Amino acid sequence: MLFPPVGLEYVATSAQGLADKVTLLDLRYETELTDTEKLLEFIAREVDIICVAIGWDRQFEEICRLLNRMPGKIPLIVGGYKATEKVEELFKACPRIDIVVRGEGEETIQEILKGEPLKGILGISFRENGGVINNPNRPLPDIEGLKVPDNSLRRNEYNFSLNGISFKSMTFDSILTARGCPFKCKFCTFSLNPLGQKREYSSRSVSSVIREIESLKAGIIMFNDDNFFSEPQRAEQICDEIIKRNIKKRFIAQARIDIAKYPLLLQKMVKAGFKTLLIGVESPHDRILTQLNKGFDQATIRKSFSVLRKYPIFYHCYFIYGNIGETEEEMLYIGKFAREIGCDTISCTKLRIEKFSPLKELADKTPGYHVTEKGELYHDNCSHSDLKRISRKIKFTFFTPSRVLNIFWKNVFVVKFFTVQELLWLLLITPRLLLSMVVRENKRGRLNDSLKRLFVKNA
Ligand code: B12
Ligand code: SF4
Repeated sequence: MLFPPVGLEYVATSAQGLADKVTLLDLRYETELTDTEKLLEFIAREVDIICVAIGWDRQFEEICRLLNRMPGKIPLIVGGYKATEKVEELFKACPRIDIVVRGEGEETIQEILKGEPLKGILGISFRENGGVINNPNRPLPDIEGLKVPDNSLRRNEYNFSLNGISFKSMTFDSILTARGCPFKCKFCTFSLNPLGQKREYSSRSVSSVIREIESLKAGIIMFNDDNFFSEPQRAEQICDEIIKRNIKKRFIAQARIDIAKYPLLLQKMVKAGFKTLLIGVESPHDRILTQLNKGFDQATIRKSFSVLRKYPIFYHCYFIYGNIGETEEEMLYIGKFAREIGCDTISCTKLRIEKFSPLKELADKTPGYHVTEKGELYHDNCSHSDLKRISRKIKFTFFTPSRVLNIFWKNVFVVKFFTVQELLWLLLITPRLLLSMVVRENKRGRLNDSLKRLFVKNA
């Protein structure tokens, strides 16, 4: 709940002026309207066109059920990453849906609201005479021409909250300064949209990025770009401007290890307020890194982190396990390797092979591997539950009690992510947090196992 729904905000902003009133609802934050009956009542009373974003897999069935209950004959349009991926499924599961907008929606929504004939609108699928018509894809727009999200449409602030306890003065927002990524890692669908089109890298001007940052009220800003540092010079100019204008915010960005090649940029980032980098390391193994076409090897990762560690930045690193041909032993090395190179925190994700993934062919022809409809990969000798067990082991190898202390120490004294006030709040809620973790593990029937793994042995 930290970040706003950026894609939907772009679409809502470009719809302005074409409808009398645009109401943007983030149902995670709506207190009254999370009650379905009240939401349906509100829609029946106030709304002429319903536009819904479906961004990811989570709660897909619940979303379909809700869409089917939309009142009356109000036109229902859906869009977003997941909607684009699941056009046929959505039309089948949700008789109430009239139009699915595929891919980037800013221009498409404008044409729909202007009442242009659906047959001529690129990038939509719609119902006609009992069937579904899929119009051709829409060419990707130039990012500089798109209006940035109008924050006055928001009905809530985005702030830090842990286990239902929120801290109102720790506010979050996000900004998108570029779309696409120039790299071609084979597992990655970030810049490969669900239509299989590669979003060629396209960035906004430094001045427009700075204008947007200055207009944001929140104190902590996440750069949603797939890799904020794709153009190191541009990133450096953005840092220069932030420093020159004395903009006091804390920034989080996604990056590649290549950033270690630019020490001046790293220095400027620290000065500008970059506190956390989210880095895709993916694997410690050269064979896997080559298979994923990541563009670096283990030696380069080690060398890069020996540079990165010198800067007061918090490094959250992503790893992928369950790769094609990866042994259990190789997967289990991830936790140890992450400690060796100096990651501060890690998250591990099972390899996913989605519809247009270039790894699909390799998975199909490698004996013993299967890809489920959901894009999950498993092997005859390594089932989903085996992978789950392995992932838990990796986590426990990495997140030892000393690591947890280190995370706290680095955030507070090295990176200085938290202000004194925030720190006091965190200390105050720590007992409640620990208690809720104990309750959770107990509920899952694995409290003893977790404590043993944490304090005795991760076997
Ligand atoms: C930044 C980011 C995050 C951030 C913040 C997201 C935010 N602010 O909302 C964080 C880190 C929190 C995050 C979390 C997750 N993310 Co994420 N995230 C991204 C990332 C990198 C950028 C999102 C973004 O800003 N895109 C730019 C906007 C403009 O694009 P867009 O959202 O697609 O919107 C456009 C169109 O889809 C369309 N559109 C969207 N909504 C609507 C609605 C209507 C009515 C219309 C007409 C059109 C329309 O028009 C928009 C404008 O062009 C994307 C990858 C990517 N490059 O998109 C992944 C991505 C969206 N995330 C993904 C996933 C899986 C997740 C998680 C589930 C990961 C996890 N395992 O926990 C969580 C889910 C969080 C949750 N709420 O439950 C996947 C979804 C894939 C899928 N097939 O489901 C993506 C695509 C990455 C990937 N390929 O793996 N994510
Ligand atoms: S993993 Fe990162 S660097 Fe590689 S293609 Fe995806 S966004 Fe780009």
